[in-house]
Amino acid sequence: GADILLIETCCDALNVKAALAGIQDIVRERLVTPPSPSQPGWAPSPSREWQNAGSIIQPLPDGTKLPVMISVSVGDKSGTTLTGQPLEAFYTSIRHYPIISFGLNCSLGAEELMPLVEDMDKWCRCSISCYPNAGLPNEMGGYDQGPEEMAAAVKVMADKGLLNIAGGCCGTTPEHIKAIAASLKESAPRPSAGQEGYGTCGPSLTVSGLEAVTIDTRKNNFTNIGERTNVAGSRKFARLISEGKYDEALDIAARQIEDGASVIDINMDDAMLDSAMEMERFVRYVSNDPSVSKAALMIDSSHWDTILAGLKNAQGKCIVNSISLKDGPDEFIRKARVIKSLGASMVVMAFDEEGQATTFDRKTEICSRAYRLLTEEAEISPEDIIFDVNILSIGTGIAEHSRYAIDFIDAVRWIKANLPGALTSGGVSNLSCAFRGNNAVREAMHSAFLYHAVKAGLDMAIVNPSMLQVYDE
Ligand code: THG
Repeated sequence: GADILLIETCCDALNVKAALAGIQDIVRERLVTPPSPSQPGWAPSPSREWQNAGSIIQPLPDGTKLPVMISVSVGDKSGTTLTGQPLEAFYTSIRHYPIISFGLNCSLGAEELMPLVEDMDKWCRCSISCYPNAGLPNEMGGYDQGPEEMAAAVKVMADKGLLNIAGGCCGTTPEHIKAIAASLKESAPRPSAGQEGYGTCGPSLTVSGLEAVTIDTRKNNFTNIGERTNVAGSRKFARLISEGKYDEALDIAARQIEDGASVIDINMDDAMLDSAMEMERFVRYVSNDPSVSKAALMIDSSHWDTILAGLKNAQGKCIVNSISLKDGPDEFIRKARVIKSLGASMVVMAFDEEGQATTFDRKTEICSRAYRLLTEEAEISPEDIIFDVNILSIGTGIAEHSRYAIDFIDAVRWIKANLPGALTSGGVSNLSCAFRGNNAVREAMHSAFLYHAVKAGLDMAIVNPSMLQVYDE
């Protein structure tokens, strides 16, 4: 009979992602009618329980999600959780679920929480809740703030227009709640906390590790993704992983971040490795190393189990690398929905039932089909779609390869103009594979290529950040 589920006193975004995934499973199993033959896959329809939920809850856009509130508890006044994650990065990890509210409870008293709520007001796109303790604990672990004093402190927040939901946590009594209710009677709720923006990211994509990484599609701010944490792309990394030298493998990741990568691509696909197990292990090592965990993770694998292993162990919002139409639309949509329910964005390769796209026409045709399926059938917001139209090797001596770089760049320009909100990426080092061993030539090719690709609208790329040269130099 509960109308709303409240996940509270949260201190680790990974736990909350797991809770949200569990809630979605329950919704699917118990509240949603089974898929009909005419609509393969998950056919959402509002449940009777949902319709009876009462008038205070507005139906959510797709009418199928169980209403959920999330409340975080911070470790100190700086506003990070126990895992060291700032609130905005935490919110990034869980915003894929259409939550009713996001906020703070426990932690500290109302005065100490106010600066954090003021910060939340800048980026939180749902309602804000706050139910503090009755002040800070005294030496005996008790709480001294009386009802009137606490109500006055909460009212300061409310009168700044920061709150939609208020209450009390440790040390508060029914008298505290009564006093807060009375003092907020005349206060207006935080404006613009409506349905808009639920589950979407707006004009930019924000992913996260410990910290939020915003890829703004309107500015030309190009994002580097480190390629070296890839057993197929670096002999050294492959050796360190196979020898179990995880600390040294982490150094490779840290070096890429120092050199400018804000996302790292992790790939464990090797016939000699249990890639799902290695992915889980490495992602957990990353979480425990602050010099690496601040970057967002791109989980790179051609094995679905390995991708899931990465997503189930990361506290931030990840990018899946990759899905494609190679096994047909049903499998594509199914995977996209699972990725969304685990809170990640996705790289979509220009690949379909007929194979890899190498020409401009095939690249753009596959991407428009994928865009339609993802936005219209899988409920993926465009900002969570990152198209990769295949950077292929040039200078191979084969005449058909000579347009590959130009067709990539032209297809990026076309996507940015025709598939609104979607982002673009590519693996730059592929371009120069014919020049293995000649790094000076490879670096020059990459910098010339990126100069034109970024102008055409390329938002991010998988690169060796230590090897990038500035074109103008
Ligand atoms: N698109 C997407 N994902 C990708 C790619 C892509 N993931 C893998 C790959 N392509 C991008 N990553 C790399 C990593 C390394 C190299 C190329 C691409 C590379 N490595 C050196 C070489 O082979 O010469 C290895 C040198 C060494 O061992 O140290 O070039 O396109 N979505």
